[in-house]
Amino acid sequence: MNKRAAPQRDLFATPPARVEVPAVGLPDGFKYQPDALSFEQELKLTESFSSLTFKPFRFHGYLARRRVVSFGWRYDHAGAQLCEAEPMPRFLLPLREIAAGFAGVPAESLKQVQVSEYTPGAGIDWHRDKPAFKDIIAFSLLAPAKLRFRLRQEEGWKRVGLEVVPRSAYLLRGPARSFWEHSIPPVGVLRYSVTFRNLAARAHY
Ligand SMILES: O=C(O)CCC(=O)C(=O)O
Repeated sequence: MNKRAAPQRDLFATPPARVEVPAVGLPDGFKYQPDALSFEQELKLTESFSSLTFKPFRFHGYLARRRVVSFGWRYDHAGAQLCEAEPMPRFLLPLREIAAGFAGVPAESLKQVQVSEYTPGAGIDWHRDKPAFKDIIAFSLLAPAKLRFRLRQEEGWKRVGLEVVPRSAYLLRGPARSFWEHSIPPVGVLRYSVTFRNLAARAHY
């Protein structure tokens, strides 16, 4: 019997339809897109994560429940500096293209990527990303999470937030990235995020 192999589909070749969501009430510089990836792309990515060596996020001697792995560059909190990391694995390069298109920057400028694994009970505390980095483009995979923002004001904190759904992308740039803090409360089920960053011009690396 003449059995023809099924044609290999390039999962990253045909992006799903783009529906941009206006970030009403959310910080300036924040952009969100709920359908940035297809189910197939999500599946392929999360399968590839099994080849990665995740380590608990280390912050000044404290080990968080969130586990991470960085490529290109990584921020060493103990030494307060950027350090070179292993090159980006090939399977993340098509995702970097999508991140670049979403943020309107060249793909090669996204020199850092971090894959974060949130098992149930893991979250990320209030923070702003280190000034060594510029834009932050994050993809959410497998489970939703509440992305919270807060901005200190004279009379207290101004707070806003939204649910970032699986296969969505968000961008933190400008005030959303530099003035507002963000956090994710502990998740109920396994979630991954992939965050791409370009480097700030004045960073000491
Ligand atoms: O997982 C996310 O969406 C947020 C990640 C984050 O804030 C960070 O890695 O600094």
